[in-house]
Amino acid sequence: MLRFVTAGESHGKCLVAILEGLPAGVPVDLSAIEAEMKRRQWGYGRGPRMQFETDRVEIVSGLRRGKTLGSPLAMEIANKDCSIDRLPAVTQPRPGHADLTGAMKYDHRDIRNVLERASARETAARVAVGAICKQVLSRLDIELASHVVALGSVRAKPIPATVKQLRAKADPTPLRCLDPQATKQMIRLIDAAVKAGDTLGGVFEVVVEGAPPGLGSYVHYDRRLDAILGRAILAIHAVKAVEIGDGTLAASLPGSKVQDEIFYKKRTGFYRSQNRAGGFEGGMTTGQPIIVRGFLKPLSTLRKPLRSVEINTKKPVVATVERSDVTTVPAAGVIGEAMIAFELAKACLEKFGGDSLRELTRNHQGYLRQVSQF
Ligand code: EPS
Repeated sequence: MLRFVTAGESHGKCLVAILEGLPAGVPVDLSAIEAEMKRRQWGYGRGPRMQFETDRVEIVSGLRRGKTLGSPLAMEIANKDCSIDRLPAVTQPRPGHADLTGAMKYDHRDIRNVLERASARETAARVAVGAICKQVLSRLDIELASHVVALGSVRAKPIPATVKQLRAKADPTPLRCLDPQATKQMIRLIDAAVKAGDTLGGVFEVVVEGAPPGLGSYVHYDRRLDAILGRAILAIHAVKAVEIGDGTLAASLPGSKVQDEIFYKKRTGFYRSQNRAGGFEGGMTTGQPIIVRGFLKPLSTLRKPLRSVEINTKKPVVATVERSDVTTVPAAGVIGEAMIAFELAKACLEKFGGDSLRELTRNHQGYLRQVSQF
């Protein structure tokens, strides 16, 4: 079973991730990991922290001569800002953050003890894990990318795009968005939010190509892969909703406008002319692209803070103001890719098994042959 844990505080010494259950013999491309880390740091509306941190991953175990050993892979990302012991106490909880409930739950009188771990900085470790998982998935011809489809009230024009197009066209833009007109409006909106001391949420979409039919299962609730992906996306900071395929729109349409009809051609086999299901039927991948969207609420650190209560005096105050970002939707897309890459790699390893890459790819090929003959 593939699993990972992370450790580390936002201003502690470093972030750590341990990824366990990888097959042996996977070549690891370190420059591809670096590139993923940079992608997470990128995006208009991010705060000053991203300008001085250079999130570099050091792999400290599980790798020899560039290939995985099959043993746990441990990774470390050093924090340039490791001021945790010098930072002042926080007693004015921010509405929307883990601050108040976290302090009550762990009985902390200094909210810094909560926010240091609750910070979205932890997602750097997840992106490192996802970068490794992407390299495993690549060996099975599964590729994924993401883009921003909405920021605040601005919605991008729906532009269908392949993974390759997303990487080439969305990634280099300031908001990782395909629609240049919408991008301009989003930038204006962010600039206005900076002036107003406010924050913005939005929507990212992850697209996966190459997943074979039959990952996940309908036979038991906890094996439904769409549900597993839903949980993975909801586990990203500030995400409040998830959508797969037509998602919420499907709830308002009749069945005839929602289901993807089934066709067959001798040469290519079964196919659909649409993908409203977002690549899932009955909790299983259909073989069509997987489309998952994550909806982020605006970040909870506002430079013009909201009303709160001091936790010791119980007097009304305004919330604490920590250094933060105005929006992180482009970065959240990269984190979404990482979470989905992990869950898909896990689902592939469950389905195809294999202690080595050779065993995994052989089993995968055999299954593809079998379903192509169905
Ligand atoms: C983040 C690092 C943090 C924030 C952000 C994400 O750095 P700092 O708090 O030192 O400025 O920029 O954290 C949050 C949005 C949050 O709510 O905690 C990062 O590396 O992504």
